[in-house]
Amino acid sequence: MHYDVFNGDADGIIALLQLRLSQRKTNPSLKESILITGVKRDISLLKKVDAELATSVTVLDISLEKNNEALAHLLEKEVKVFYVDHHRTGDIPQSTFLTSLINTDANTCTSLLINNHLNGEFVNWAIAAAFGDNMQASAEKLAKKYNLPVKQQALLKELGIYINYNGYGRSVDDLHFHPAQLFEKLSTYSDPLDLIDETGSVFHQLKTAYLADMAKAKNSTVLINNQQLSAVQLADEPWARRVSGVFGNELANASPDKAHVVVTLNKSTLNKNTSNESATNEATTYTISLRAPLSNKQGAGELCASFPTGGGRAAAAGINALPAEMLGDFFDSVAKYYA
Ligand SMILES: [Mn+2]
Repeated sequence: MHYDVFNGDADGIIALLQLRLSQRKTNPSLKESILITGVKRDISLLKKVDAELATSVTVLDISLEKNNEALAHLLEKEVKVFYVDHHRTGDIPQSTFLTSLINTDANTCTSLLINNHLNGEFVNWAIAAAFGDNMQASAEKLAKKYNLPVKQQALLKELGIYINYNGYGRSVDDLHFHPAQLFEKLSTYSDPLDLIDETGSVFHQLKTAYLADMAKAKNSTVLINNQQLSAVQLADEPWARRVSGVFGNELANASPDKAHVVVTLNKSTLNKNTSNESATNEATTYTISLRAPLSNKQGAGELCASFPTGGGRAAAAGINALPAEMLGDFFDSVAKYYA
């Protein structure tokens, strides 16, 4: 049994999409695989593979460092693993059963690595994915290389943003489409421009939803806005959890020399506090999304990893549950780092 394990964002979904489209071309009777994915933040996915059932596993766009144990276990069971990613790796295990394609350069992403691997076979999808992972420069460079007209480029950018947007939420209940379902819907199109052309397609459904959520986000509270850093707080509602990442990207693109933080109060902890008189403020936590300045894409991963439940890449990182009393310290360390 083959397993496909992939991040539920645009990069993860489109990385698998390119591989699957390519495999289907040479082998139309390709058997279905078991898909393992989740919300964008849910990266501890490899442990969900049944090592007894699996004969091969493709892993896309999830940090090897966060899946090290599960990977070691699969390799021990002599399961063939193809691992493609651009996040923190930690120590990469040495095994004849592991084929890895890993590049942690801040200007590449998993779908671009797959695009190289497939010699640009589905380059329009790769361009959409790079835009979705907010790698504007890399996406534009690739589009230019293939002489893609500006209008089509803008449409692929929209598509990438909408697919990426669909991956954000506390759980899959927040999402418009389960990422596995979205993958299945998208994988019938070998050219994303056909999907965009089609009235009522998932592109148009996501666009409508995205615009509604973004309109609400523009009214959010600004917590800090200084030379180094801008921080906004969003409500703890499904719409805000969906839009936080792409809203952060939009802010970052508008002020490329600043770091950007989107703060969301985790309501579950708030409810616990208000319903229990003896509870203290200490149980309150925030979800943090940090983007390094676009003109200085470094440090975000380290900054977040130095707080409990934090981690990510140099250019973009997050903290799942930052204790409320650490919020000031977090802002201080971000401002200090980028000063
Ligand atoms: Mn990615």
